[in-house]
Amino acid sequence: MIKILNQINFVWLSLGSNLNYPINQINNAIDKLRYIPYTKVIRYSSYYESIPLNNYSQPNYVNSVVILNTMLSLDSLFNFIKIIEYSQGRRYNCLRWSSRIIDLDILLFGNYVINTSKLTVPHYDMLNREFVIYPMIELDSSIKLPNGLVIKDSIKFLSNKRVLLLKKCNN
Ligand code: A4P
Ligand code: MG
Repeated sequence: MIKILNQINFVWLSLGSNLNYPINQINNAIDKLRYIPYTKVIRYSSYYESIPLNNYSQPNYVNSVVILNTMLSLDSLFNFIKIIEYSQGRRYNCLRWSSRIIDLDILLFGNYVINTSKLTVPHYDMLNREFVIYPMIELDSSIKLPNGLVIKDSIKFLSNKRVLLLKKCNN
């Protein structure tokens, strides 16, 4: 059952892929986000290539960030996200940070701060990820986290600042 709220929330998602033609996987996931009910894709960033976290020996990743607005509850939106991952062939193994066809993580959901066994929002590691921060700044450098941190001020916390712009987005 889906739960609808009586307000609209802006949601920021991180999309990542390093298997099976990553650019196509990101394109595909953005197309599918458009079919989530009570939800609208507002904008998405250019696509960026980056090395795997912790220099894991894997193919490079392609990443993008998408802004949505939605009337769905956080849990309902999360369920649709899992369906999209599954539909693109993502299957779960127990290995953390293993290569993946597609990964959709919720970075921000309105001003919510959530810490449950299922979800941590804002995303627990977003400030350490160059492939999240650069696309976010491209979309809106003045966006603030619930704790008041302005996203463009978080660049100084990044240990790796290397991202390669792959596909320019003009939306
Ligand atoms: N979960 C908790 N909070 C959230 C959230 N805000 N959004 C839980 C989405 N999920 C959240 O995630 C495991 C569980 O996290 C979910 O079932 C949900 O209940 P997952 O997608 O099933 O598995 P995962 O993604 O492998 O786990 P993990 O540890 O979250 O991986 P990360 O941290 O997402 O890292 N390098 C580059 N360059 N680019 C990348 O995109 N991605 C990863 C994955 C590693 N290295 C990377 C990249
Ligand atoms: Mg994930």
